[in-house]
Amino acid sequence: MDRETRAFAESHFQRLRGRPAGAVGATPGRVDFIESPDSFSYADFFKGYLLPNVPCVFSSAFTEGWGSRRRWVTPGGKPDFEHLLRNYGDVVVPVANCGVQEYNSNPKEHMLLRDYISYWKDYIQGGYSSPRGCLYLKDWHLCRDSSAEDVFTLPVYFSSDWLNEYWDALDVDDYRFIYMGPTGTWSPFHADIFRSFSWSVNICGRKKWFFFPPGQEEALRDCHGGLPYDVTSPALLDSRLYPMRKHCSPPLELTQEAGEMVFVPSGWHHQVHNLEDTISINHNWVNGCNLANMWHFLQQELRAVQQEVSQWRDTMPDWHRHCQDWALPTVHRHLPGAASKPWLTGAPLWPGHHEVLLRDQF
Ligand SMILES: O=C(O)CCC(=O)C(=O)O
Ligand SMILES: [Fe+2]
Repeated sequence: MDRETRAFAESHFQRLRGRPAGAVGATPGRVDFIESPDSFSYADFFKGYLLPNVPCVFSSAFTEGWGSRRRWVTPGGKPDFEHLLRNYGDVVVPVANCGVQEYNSNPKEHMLLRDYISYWKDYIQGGYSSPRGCLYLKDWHLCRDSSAEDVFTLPVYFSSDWLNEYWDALDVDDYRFIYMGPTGTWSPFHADIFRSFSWSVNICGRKKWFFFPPGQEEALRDCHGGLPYDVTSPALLDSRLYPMRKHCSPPLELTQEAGEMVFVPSGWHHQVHNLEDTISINHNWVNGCNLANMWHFLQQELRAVQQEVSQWRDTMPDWHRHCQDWALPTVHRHLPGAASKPWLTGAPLWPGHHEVLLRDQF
């Protein structure tokens, strides 16, 4: 980073005085479009978007040379199912059912990529409908789970990434994902994990994004305090159900074309719809610009869990044993590589060690 950019960052953080950053300054009326890689430096991104925490979209020129844009797409711009089958047919992938709401998300199952592609082909043949519902392949850890072909080149703008550096060092997990699904698949209203940043590139297809700056989601809470599942639902017009919605500004809307790259700032709630058969690469990342947001969020979550748990802890005999019985299988289920890392699973390095770790939290 050059001296001037560093000085800019220092005065930015001095102004914040440790408070977590929302969108700094006035929320823009539209999402900026960055046309040319030749005239857009890391410092431009850092000062214009990363520090102020506002979204932007980069033109397809930024992803021109990517292997996946050449090999995963047919000359007609559609997903190249045959290439994906040849290279990844036997890989197990997570698949969400967009037609079924489970809390504010969708239930997921696991299947072979070949079975998902066969579903997708049938879905197209059936006029974009299927008795199996509308299935969306989400959060496939291609980098973690396959020794990948040349798929993408990490853009310099997103290269300061403490989140994936940390997980790479532990060698068990990452936050680098592939999404793919037919027209009509979508991601419900959410903010990203740990209030991380994310970037998203369409390898083929198009997405429609709705963005709300940090804090605006408060005006979208329903009369029970819950956040909406779908911000496009007519139910939001019912002022008895959503009494504060009139105070919410309209979202920033964006249509992301094939090859374009979207920067999703920290703590911005968003909802995303695939307008065509779409494959995208989506990574979450954290660095010094959003670390305070992440820390604040984790503290808030811990307090909420402690409060919830306190209602049960004193009424249940053998509380700590219940914690162990739940926590260890959960770690193993979510971290496939964890079995060989006793210091991660909490397997005791000495008798009673892991119990101390969990008890400290609750
Ligand atoms: O593309 C999608 O369906 C969701 C993407 C998203 O939420 C993200 O990149 O943060
Ligand atoms: Fe997201």
